[in-house]
Amino acid sequence: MKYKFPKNFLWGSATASYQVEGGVNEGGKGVTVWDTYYHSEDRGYTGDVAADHYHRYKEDIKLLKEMGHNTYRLSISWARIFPNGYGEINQEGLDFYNDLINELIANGIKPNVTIYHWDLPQNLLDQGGWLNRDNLKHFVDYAKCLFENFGDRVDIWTTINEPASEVMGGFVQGAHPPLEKNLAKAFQVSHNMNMGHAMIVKLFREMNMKGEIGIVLNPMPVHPASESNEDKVAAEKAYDYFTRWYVAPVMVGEYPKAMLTECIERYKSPIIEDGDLEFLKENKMDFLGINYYMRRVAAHNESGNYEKINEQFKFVKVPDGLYTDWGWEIYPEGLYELLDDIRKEYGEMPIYITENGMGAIDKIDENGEINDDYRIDYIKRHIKAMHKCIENGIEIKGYYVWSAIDILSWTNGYTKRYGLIHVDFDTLERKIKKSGKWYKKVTENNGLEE
Ligand code: GCO
Repeated sequence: MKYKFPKNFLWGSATASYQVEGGVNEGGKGVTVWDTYYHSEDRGYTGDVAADHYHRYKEDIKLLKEMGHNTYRLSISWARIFPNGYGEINQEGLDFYNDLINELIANGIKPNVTIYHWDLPQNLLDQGGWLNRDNLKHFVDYAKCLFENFGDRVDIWTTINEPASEVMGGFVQGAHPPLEKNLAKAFQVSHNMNMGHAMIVKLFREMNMKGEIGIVLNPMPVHPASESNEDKVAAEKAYDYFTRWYVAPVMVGEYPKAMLTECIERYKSPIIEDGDLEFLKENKMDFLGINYYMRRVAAHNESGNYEKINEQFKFVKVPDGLYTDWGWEIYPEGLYELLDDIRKEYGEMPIYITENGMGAIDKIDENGEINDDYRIDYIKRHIKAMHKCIENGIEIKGYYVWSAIDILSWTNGYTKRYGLIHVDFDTLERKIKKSGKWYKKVTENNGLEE
């Protein structure tokens, strides 16, 4: 075997509660910010049914098993457990996830559970959401409830999925709830999320939970568009804004110095209270989850508008680059570069690749098959890149394709498909794609032949 992986390596795929479950008004679930988002205006799609995983999880788990998975990453919907974000526990929500977790384990699939993947209960947003530090106590209580109820069977936990996307999407681009464009708020939310993460790590230790806990980030390498000094400065800055800003606090309890100074001067944000950085340092996680999709190439931006992050530098396409249907550059080499840079800057930390995959417009052929060779190629190239990381001493413990089944893409609806399993969104019928069949061999062989 040319690309053999370590013994006990975990092979699986991932989803997030809101992107697959549907059943938004069932089982006593409360309203989330995404329910509000999809129903406040007609966007052409909603998450009401999504992939109907809420009703079909048993069938889905059967398919995961058929694809040889030994792990699966899911997230829990806060509003199914606490419909208002806090207060009375909704037993039906606990029952649902208990059944789901038990079903996975009965099929030999290790659950990797994300506590928060963006589906904030609406009631908490009404009270300021992540901007209101008081809400962090509700986050901790919610995590405590999960540890108490599922901690005997779950031993891989992650606190928050991609804070950068929530910060950038929700507070810079205004594309995700709460649809704000306010940099001061953005940086505060970012710091508060880091504090929430560290509080949960602390709780995990205090409760003597078995297993390990980490966070899921989506850092990316950024290269300058040219050798010009201006482009190099732009690339450094973009790397600070998209990568270091999120990696540094959870790894070493610091923010990149130049960027922090600039944020405080320009936006008076984030407000970091006394003891916060020590708290981040003291409550170190066990692993770093990495969602890796692409690299960015940055160039100097004439406008230089500091009210808009995106005008301080601009992202450009490279002429010979390979891009997905959504313009994301396919750049597997970047994975080693990124992980190597992270360990050089912040030290060693075990890694899970918690997401990697390709969003595409899939077609069904005349025989009803989905021949997604482009996805196989994408995943294969990234598995090789991951192998290189391991050969060079980076400890990677598992790999999760994004996504297990076709999901609701937050702002692209149901046309951007990522799944190893195809979902017909009219009939909700499932079918394993060519990529899923191919991935089965990878998991069974614990590696790649070529
Ligand atoms: C999309 C996005 C998501 C993210 C995932 C991040 O198209 O909606 O790509 O699917 O990848 O939610 O964790």
